[in-house]
Amino acid sequence: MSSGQALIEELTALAGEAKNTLGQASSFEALEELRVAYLGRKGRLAQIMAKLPGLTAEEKRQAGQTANTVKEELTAHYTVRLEGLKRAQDEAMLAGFDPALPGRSHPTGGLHPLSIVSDEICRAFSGMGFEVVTGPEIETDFYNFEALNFPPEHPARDMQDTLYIGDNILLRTHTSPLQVRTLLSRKPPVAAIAPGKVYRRDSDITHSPMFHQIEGFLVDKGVTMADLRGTLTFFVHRIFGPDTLVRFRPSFFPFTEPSAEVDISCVMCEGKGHVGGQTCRVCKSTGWVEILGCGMIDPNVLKAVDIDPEVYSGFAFGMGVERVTMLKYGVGDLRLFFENDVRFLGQFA
Ligand code: 2NL
Repeated sequence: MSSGQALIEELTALAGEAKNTLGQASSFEALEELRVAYLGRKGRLAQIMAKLPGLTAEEKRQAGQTANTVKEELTAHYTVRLEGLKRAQDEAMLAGFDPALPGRSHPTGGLHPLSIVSDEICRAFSGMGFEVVTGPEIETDFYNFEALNFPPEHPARDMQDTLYIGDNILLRTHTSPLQVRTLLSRKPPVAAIAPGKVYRRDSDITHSPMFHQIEGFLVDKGVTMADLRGTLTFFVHRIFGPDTLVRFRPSFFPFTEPSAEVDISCVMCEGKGHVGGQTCRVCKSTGWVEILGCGMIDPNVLKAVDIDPEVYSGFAFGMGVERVTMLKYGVGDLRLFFENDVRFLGQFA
């Protein structure tokens, strides 16, 4: 038997053996070991091929051809077994759980109730043509007090009530400085609504040192208290429903004259003063709850922002967002807004 024939027989035997061993490899590691042993650089196939140079040209051609075929067969057996092992691995993984189970849910956040109500109030006014303005929480005495007709000795300027950062620098105690800034940078007619955080030296069950306010104003020629009344009544009906009653009571603010406080019919007892024979806890049986303060902008305030009070007039109003939110949603405790317990917040999602 020529040595060419011997090589071909060796190759055929190798193919037969590898077909079985590769087909039965029981792990990725075992399969890889076999691949190296048969097809590696120093593997069985390479060892047989190394004998080719000693053959005649015709023997070389025949043995070479067989070697190529065997290499292809070994590679094919290897690939089939590799796929088989992968499939077995996937199946083992899937066997551990029920693929028809619903996926894990990822709870999503939502807006804070104060943000929801603040946005809603701003939308009601921007729908009437008011521009929404924002600005700094750190202010100077001028924007927070002086321009707003607070006399130098006014008690609100006291260190007891206001958080001072420096000599004339303070945390704004209301959003009015935003309106002063807007009036200084615009010519009438101008209407704006100013939402934001405000700060006071006050902290107990019903007062937070930081809370939220929304103020608004309109300045033009010939603005009257009738415009104020109509605007605020429209606003109340948007936020609390069209059947809500509105009443204006005389009041006082340094920056408006005349001034008024606005009450609405109690959201709890609908103005009846009692709920199911019990005294209404929301309005303390008066049938009314206060929701905002307002008035005609004091001529001194207009002068401070370079607007001639002989030519122009305007109204302004302000409200606490916490208060409106408590009334709208029946929240009984102010502190719930700042504790951020998801069991509370989740009810507004
Ligand atoms: C309240 C009352 C009010 C204003 C705020 C204001 C602003 C300027 C000029 C005049 Cl620039 N007035 N703001 C007017 C009346 C009442 O707030 O109870 N807020 C919680």
